[in-house]
Amino acid sequence: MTTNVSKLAEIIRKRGPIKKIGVLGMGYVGIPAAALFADAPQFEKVYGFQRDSKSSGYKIAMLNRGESPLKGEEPGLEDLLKKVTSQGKFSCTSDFSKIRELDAVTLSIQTPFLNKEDLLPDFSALFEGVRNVGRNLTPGMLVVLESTITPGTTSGIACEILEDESGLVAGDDFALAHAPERVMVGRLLRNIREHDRIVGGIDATSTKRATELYSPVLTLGKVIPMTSTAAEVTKTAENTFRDLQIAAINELALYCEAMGINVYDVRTGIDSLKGEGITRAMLWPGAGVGGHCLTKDTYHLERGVQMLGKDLLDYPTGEPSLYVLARRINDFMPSHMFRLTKEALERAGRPMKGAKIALLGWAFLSNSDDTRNTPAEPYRDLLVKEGAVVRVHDPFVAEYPGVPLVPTVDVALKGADAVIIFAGHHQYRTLDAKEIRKVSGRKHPVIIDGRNMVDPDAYIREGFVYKGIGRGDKNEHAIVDV
Ligand code: SAJ
Repeated sequence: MTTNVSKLAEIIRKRGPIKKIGVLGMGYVGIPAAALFADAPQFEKVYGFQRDSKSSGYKIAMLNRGESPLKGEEPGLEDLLKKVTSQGKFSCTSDFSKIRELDAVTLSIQTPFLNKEDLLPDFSALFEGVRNVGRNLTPGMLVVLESTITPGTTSGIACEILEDESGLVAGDDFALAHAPERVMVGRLLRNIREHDRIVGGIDATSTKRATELYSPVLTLGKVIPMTSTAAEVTKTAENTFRDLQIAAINELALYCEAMGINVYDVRTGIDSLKGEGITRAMLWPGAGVGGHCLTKDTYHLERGVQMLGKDLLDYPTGEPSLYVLARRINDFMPSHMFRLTKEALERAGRPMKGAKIALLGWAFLSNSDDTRNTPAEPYRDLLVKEGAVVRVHDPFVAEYPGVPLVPTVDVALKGADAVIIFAGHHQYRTLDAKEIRKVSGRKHPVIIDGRNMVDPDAYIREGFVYKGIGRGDKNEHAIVDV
């Protein structure tokens, strides 16, 4: 890759303003992005590119009818799709040769893990998309990667594939950038319009052209320009830092349990420190961290510094990465929940083997049906391994491969030795201790609160054995005979 800004700038000048856009990957990121590009008056036409595969090909016809294939409520999305489809400004296709007609192409193709052990991302789908773009690349076109990727990917392997497939030179013949997505389920359109947009080109001309692409869809947000690698680090680090903040309060919760104090008193105390420039960013301790973002982005960042910063990184000798340690602490929380469960069952005189456990909350996030990388799974695995009988309930989740879910809380609670609150769904805040004890039929049922959802005393006075994350002040309470 060479960067002859004048040559690329000249080609782009001759091509004129961006008019026709392509979005590869009709998912949670690509669909709202394509709809918003199509709705911008500056742009004439947007193609959504979707492989006509067995699993996702159905989306093409749906989208061309102006219907959204996405699950869950997405305010404004369906109306917007109907509008831009009926205006002929948006259409979906599996014909990648149409890329030749376009001025700009974005790729929003997910990068899941190949497997959880070595945490190597599976870039195969993304790189297939990059190859499809490369085969249809024309001089002056802008290519933007939106997927979360390892720092160094845009100006590295992605650039190489585009150049190999097209015979063109990045920075000379075409513009290349990374503009990471910050969408969140339930507010896809709002996030794209209102969040600031990190736009990182492999050179200044690419950054400028990518800024021209994204500015029209921003309402409250503004473009924050930088290099492509800085943009990749920004995206992975913003989630790494969130994971770090959660690990910090999780570690404090473990300390408070060991010291016999209430972590929520301490959190309130620390959080009371206010004033100019003062922040402690106290998040919430819990049963674990799941989801598609925080569980992987730290490893993207680590891989990036290992590749780009190889032999250049100055770091305390022999010390693990603070960020990876944070991941380990968060991934430890399900084991801690298991230990609390085991200890409480022992106090209630019940062996783990054969114990009936009501596991409430399978989704990785409260009041969500999203089960990706749920921390409830490793917790359940530990219980099953020790011979416990686990009944899982989640008001938002109907099924999960290999895990039977029961239809109601009562079915889960019937004859239960222990009730585990794993996700902070609203429904679990109103559980009644007396009612649960009756349905469980146990003299001293166990309750483990993984999300600070219940009042410990309400359960203790009903004869429960209570344990809660961070509740060192209650976890060794006297057992009440009712
Ligand atoms: N969690 C805690 N304690 C907390 C916050 C979260 O244990 O204080 C746990 C949750 O239970 C969940 C996991 O962490 O298991 C992740 O929760 P999350 O609120 O971070 O939700 P995500 O994974 O959907 O994160 C997304 C990210 N958005 C994007 O990548 C575009 C993240 O950058 C956002 O900060 C986050 O949403 C958000 O703030 O909603």
